[in-house]
Amino acid sequence: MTELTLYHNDMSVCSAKVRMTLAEKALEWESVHLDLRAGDAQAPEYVALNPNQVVPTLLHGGRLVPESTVICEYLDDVRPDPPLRGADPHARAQMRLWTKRLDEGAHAAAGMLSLCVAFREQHLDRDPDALRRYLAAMVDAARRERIAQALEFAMDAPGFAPALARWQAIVADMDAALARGRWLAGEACTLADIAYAPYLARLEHLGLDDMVRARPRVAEWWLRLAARPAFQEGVTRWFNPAYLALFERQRERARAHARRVLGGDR
Ligand SMILES: N[C@@H](CCC(=O)N[C@@H](CS)C(=O)NCC(=O)O)C(=O)O
Repeated sequence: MTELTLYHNDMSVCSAKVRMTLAEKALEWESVHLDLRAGDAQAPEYVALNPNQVVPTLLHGGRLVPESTVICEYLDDVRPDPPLRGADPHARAQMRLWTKRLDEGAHAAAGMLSLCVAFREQHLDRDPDALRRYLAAMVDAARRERIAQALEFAMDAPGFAPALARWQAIVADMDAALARGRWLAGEACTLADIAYAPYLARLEHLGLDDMVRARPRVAEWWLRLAARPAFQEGVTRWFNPAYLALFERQRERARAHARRVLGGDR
């Protein structure tokens, strides 16, 4: 296999799902790690590879593949064994509906939750001029707005409760899907399950996982997913201790806040 290089970040959920896919397929790859807080994704050399200033980006045989969902399907094309897209057209459609949902707002909502609970602290610790430059250079205005809201209002940001409600609805739909099959898109683990694995880990890290624990089918699926060796290899092994310590400091306050926001219905 021609050499694979992944531009990624240790705690990036989008990077983690690609790393887990690489691990499921036992693919060798070369790591180029970017420090997002240091603005590495905005450096001209990286913007030449990914004009959206985001990780991950895959380089394969001199050709670039951006966008985590696209990268995961690409990897399933270049190394079809084991197959991760579902056994039949309907399972493949289900799989894509799940990954599409992440790309159409759920990822941004998870970003909002992460920022409001934890990442704002990292931004507030930065040199104010460096933070201003980072925000000014950002090409994604919606991301800039999420950061601005989180910096000003933390968990009282207008976008926090809708983001939490969005994830609550996702978990409810996961419960319904798992009543029909062992995995999100049927009887086999697919890119749908893999795509959500880092987000479930993030909900847990942030103390926003009551909604998962309240649904035994989802909780059991999550345990099964996290027990896969590829989860350890692609996700857990990369956890950054400084981020884990930050999550730990914020977790119980976030859990209490989420309980107030969601009321009795978690
Ligand atoms: N749609 C993109 C989203 C990628 C994305 O948002 N990546 C985040 C990390 S998970 C990032 O690079 N953020 C840049 C930053 O924080 O400066 C994908 O799926 O690859």
